[in-house]
Amino acid sequence: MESSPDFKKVFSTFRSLSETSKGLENSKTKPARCVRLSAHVGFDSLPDQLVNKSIQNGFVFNILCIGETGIGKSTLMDSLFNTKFDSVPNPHNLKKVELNANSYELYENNVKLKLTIIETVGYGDQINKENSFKDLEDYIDAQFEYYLQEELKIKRSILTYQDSRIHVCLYFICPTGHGLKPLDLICMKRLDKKVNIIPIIAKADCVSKHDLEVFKSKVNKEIEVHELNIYQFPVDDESIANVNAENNNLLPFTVVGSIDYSLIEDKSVRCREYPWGIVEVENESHSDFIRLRDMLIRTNMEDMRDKTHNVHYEMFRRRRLHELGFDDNESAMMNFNFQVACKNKKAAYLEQMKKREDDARKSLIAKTREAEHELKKTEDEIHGHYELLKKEYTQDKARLDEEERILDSEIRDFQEIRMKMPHTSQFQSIYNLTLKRNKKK
Ligand SMILES: Nc1nc2c(ncn2[C@@H]2O[C@H](COP(=O)(O)OP(=O)(O)OP(=O)(O)O)[C@@H](O)[C@H]2O)c(=O)[nH]1
Ligand SMILES: [Mg+2]
Repeated sequence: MESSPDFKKVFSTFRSLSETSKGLENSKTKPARCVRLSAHVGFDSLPDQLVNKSIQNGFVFNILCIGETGIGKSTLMDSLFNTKFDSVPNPHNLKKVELNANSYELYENNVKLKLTIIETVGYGDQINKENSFKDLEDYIDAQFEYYLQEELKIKRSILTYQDSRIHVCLYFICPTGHGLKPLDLICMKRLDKKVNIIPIIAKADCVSKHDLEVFKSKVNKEIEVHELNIYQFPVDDESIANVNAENNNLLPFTVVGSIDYSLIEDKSVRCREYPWGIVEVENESHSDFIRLRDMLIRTNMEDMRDKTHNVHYEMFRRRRLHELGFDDNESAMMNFNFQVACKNKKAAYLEQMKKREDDARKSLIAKTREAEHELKKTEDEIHGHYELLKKEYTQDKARLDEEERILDSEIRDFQEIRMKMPHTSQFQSIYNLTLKRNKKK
């Protein structure tokens, strides 16, 4: 549950915000009037100042790569950024999905990019895949939480804060099979409101062109049927609207990655060599790699950062602040009293705990009664069985006693007759016969 330090942070932020807004209200004057300047003042340099500042600070971009072990995540990252990041192949036998995050600083014409690549380790390798996406969800939320905590600090340093929120999630789809796997569907569904998801069909060189087209249309159908909210390149900026719209129609991109180079027409190109030919990574007729790079890095990186902050983080922030007892209703917030809110929250928490305790007690009593009932039933059954056996035994014993009594009397009669009669062979055979018959009984 929420702790009181959370409240203190939120409260102090809210108080400073509401004080500022009160000040603004008091200073409400007439609407701004448009005036002419008689000479150049210099504020037209503001955009340049902004650019300089951004260049100085550098840019942050965090990529989450989700995909099965060995699907080509690390190779694609190396190919995208034309470098060799430190990556090692991961084992297939992990008990749970883990995340491996590595941060790098890249420079291109004085522009610094602080890049973090987070790769899944052991994704899809467990027999029970129930929790495969849970850790990913928690990781994304945890990065939002860190940012929120920074925002809520009295002395915050958002400008120098190393933002770890995920700006894009590349979801690697295996190109073989009959479309998306259940895990792909569930995972994308769970994450699509928390992060910008771009699905990509990896290792596109492993299947024929025709099979790839069929596979892609199946994937698209499933995305539509299951209403997966995958990232769409923005079409509101006229300068990039056409190219973005065209690429939106080509999703999911089919990509090939490689760390190998070959000389083709005296040019060293990134490619994969096969006995039957060469697949060039950056050749648009071989894969959509170039499209992915253009869309991800060159055209829409800022939009993804923007959407992460203004859409996904905003939703997270709203939910968390609601949990902390804040309200959008202004008049309610004007009368907001931290102590009262804290008291109410504590009371609600205690009530919830009491309810949980009561429920647990009731459930324990019910379970104990049920167990007692089962025990009694079993005991009755055993007792009934015992009585039945006892009865059968008594009856059998009585029957045998009776038979024994009859047999004894017959033997006695026989011996009496025998004593009276002389010994003959005929008599001997009758005697044997009678004994045999009695034995059978
Ligand atoms: N055919 C083909 N093979 C690829 C492609 N990309 C990577 N590979 C190969 O697949 C193997 C695994 O590649 P990685 O990039 O290490 O895969 P990964 O997803 O990072 O693997 P883990 O980190 O171990 O989960 C390597 O042998 C790569 O050469 C591709 O586009 N096509
Ligand atoms: Mg890897």
